[in-house]
Amino acid sequence: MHYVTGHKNPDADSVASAIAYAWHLRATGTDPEAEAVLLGEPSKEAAFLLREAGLAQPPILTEFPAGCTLHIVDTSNPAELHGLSGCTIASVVDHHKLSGLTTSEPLTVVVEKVGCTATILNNMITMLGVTIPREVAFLMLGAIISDTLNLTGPTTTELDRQAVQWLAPIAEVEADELAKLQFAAKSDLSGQTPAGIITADSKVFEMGIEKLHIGSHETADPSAALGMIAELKTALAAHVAAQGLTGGLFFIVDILKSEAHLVASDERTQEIASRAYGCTFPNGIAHLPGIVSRKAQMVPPLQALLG
Ligand SMILES: [Mn+2]
Repeated sequence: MHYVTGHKNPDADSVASAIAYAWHLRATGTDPEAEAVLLGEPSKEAAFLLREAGLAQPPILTEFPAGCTLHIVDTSNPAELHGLSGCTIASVVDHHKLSGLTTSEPLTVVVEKVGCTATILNNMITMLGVTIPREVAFLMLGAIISDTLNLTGPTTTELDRQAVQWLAPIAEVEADELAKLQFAAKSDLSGQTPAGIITADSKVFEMGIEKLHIGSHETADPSAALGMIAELKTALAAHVAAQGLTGGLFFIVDILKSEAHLVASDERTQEIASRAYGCTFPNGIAHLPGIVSRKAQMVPPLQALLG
């Protein structure tokens, strides 16, 4: 069993990059058995991209079987993966900070400070001088649009722009047109519970004595989430208690206006956020102009404050 996997709560990049990297590993003969898998249900946006690309959803693994070989994309954080004991980690391709992965064998690691893992894979694939299938290019394009908010987010690099230029003709789609469609898919909250919404795109960060849940909902229409803010706060507080965390923050990110609306699980966490972001919480909601990226903008001020 040779699996290529992104993180839990698979988003567009984790799904696209697992599929693209599995293709690369097989095409190069590096790992002819490489097979893309998911560690949970894909996000609405990722499911939309799979459908539009005409690709089947990769199988979902609930744990890594002992003896498997893993290629990891879009994270290197063991907390965002299933238990790794008994697994051999063969490689990592990622664009996040390094956090805690240790291995018993040498491995290949490709980590670059770009907006999306799919951008790194695009460069690895173009170096081969072969053309990827249209469906894979479509997914990769969608992943870059998702992670960089269609090249408007603060983590966007020139390499991401070039990758979009390169992939769009292969995917046979206009990037801006795809962005509009996938942002609509991402914004759709129908059929989701408050608990599902606050955990769908979330990570836990340990900072000093704090263990904080940081969730976000990227949307082209924040009114739906803002209309159920009381339910979302209740779900956030319940999640924090159930997981034994010290607090929780939930950002409703308006991807068209490049701003966020923030709620906290409780007074104490709200106080931490007030100090970190220099904001106030009139009616329990803070307005944060320009804040869209967890990695680049939400986490660093908390880290600086809490250590
Ligand atoms: Mn990513």
